[in-house]
Amino acid sequence: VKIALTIAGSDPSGGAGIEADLKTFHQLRVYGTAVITLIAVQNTVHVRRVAPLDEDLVGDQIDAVLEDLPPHAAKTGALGTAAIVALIAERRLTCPLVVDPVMISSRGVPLLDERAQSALASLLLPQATLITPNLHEAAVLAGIPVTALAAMKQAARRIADLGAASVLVKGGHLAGDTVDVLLHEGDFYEFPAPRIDTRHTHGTGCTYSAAITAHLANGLTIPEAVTLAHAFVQRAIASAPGLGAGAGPLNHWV
Ligand code: PXL
Repeated sequence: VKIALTIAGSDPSGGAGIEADLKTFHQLRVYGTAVITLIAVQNTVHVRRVAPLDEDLVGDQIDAVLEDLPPHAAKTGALGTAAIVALIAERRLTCPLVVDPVMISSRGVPLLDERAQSALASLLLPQATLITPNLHEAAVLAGIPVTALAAMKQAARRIADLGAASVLVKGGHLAGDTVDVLLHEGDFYEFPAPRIDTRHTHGTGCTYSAAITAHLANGLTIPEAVTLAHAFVQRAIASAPGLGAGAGPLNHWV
């Protein structure tokens, strides 16, 4: 059995964050381990507060996992503070690392403060096997506006120049149909998908990066892992169970 690690925030409503990551790991048949960085008090309707944990508490959790259950692949999600970003970078994980540079929740609540954004760019991005920004995060990291395919590719190149080995710019927030762009070993791969008309997309980015991480733990290449994870997320959105009064979760059993 292969082991995957997520280092991310908790979403008590179970659709995003570490809860989405563990469900995805389990569904894709890897053993999931989980280090909590922050607690986002929220449900499908609102976010009440976001409380980062003490950085030592995060570091001690990571060490407890690493010394006993060394992961075959790891991902990071919402990290909260620069201190938490720095201590993850200090661990210098030796397995493939997927960095999901979560900055704000879909409802506009910050999950990574401004100092933490620069810490992520300078300390963690250079350790990423793959980084998975959405359009907004790609624009912040690359320092250019990103609203269409050409700019997605330009941003991917800039983010690779900052040190990420591979870059997946996700087009879920494009107007109309979507396309994700992967820059891997100098080649671009495009993953188009029709827009699904639904409000149930809470945790899509978390689920996507967790699925990629699970496939990497199982030994697939990055293009293979992204291809399968992209298809998994489409199916999980299309068959969302419709839970909650707001933006509900995906179908992690798909
Ligand atoms: O989807 C971004 C995200 C990441 N991590 C946590 C979240 C959210 C969005 O709500 O709650 C903990």
